[in-house]
Amino acid sequence: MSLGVGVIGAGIMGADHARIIREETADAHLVGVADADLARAERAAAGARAVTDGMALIGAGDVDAVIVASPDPTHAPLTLAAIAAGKPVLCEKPLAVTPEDCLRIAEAEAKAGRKLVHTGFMRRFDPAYGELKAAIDGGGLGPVRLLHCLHRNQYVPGWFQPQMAITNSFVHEIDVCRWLLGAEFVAATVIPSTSDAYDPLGDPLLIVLETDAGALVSTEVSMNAEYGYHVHAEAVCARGTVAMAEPARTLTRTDGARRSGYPVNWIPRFADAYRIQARAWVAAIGQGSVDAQAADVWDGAVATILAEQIVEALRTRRRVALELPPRPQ
Ligand code: ISE
Repeated sequence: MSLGVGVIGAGIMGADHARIIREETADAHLVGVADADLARAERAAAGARAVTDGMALIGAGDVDAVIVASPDPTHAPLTLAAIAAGKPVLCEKPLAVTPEDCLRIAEAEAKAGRKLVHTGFMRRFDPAYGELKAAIDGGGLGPVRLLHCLHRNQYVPGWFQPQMAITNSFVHEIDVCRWLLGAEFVAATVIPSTSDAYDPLGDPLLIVLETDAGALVSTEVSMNAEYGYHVHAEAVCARGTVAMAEPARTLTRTDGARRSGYPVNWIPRFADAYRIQARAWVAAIGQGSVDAQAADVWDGAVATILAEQIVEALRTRRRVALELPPRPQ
């Protein structure tokens, strides 16, 4: 039976999720798209139902599962509504903007008695990150000492708040590096490269996390790299290193130089990851659960909880010890 999916949010992410469900997910179909802007919902729905009320879409009888891709502050109420309706939900990151809301969601899922929440940390499904993880887990390189990451965005969107470099962008590294290393973070230091009024983001930021296994994760987060969207990771291990190759599929040599392109944003860079994630989500729902590789409700909560403490490290310019509350049972 084909899974009926409702997508909430028709911005860049919601429109892409709707397209993937329509065109690239064999066992699911798009029932409808909700967005406050009806014309935008109609464009993303491409013939499926378009509505303005996300809650009504969650309650609709022909919607079996929900994708939440609306603005960050709406994630918590919509995800809670999906859980209350007993419907599986793929919630875009961040799961919620406050630790309290994340814990509320984790408690609601625990009460429901089955896994319903998949947090959309799609990098776990990216083939390059997958190969890095296989190389690390294979053990031949020895333990990871350092993980160097780059997270460069081409331009910062107008609606971005300064702390969102951490709560909206760097949350990806929090999640994918926990997953890559199979470790928890215990301390954070954030060094802004600028501190003038010209750039209140302190952009780019250098963030150093320490793990409970003694490894370091260093990340440059740039919101205004200008040349394109660029995500990279290299693990420095006891007996060698493993790094992502540049993601472009072709390389041009001409005029005494070699060139390869960078995308404008994460949609082309992570196209494979989004597609593989959507298929895994649909397949796991068929099995009555959440995909084992996916970020579950707790992984989503951890990213937001740590992000808040890392924002504090930026604000105070001090090394901050990171702490997690007990996981709701
Ligand atoms: C955006 O919301 C994403 O999720 C992208 O993957 C990330 O790279 C970007 O920095 C975020 O703003």
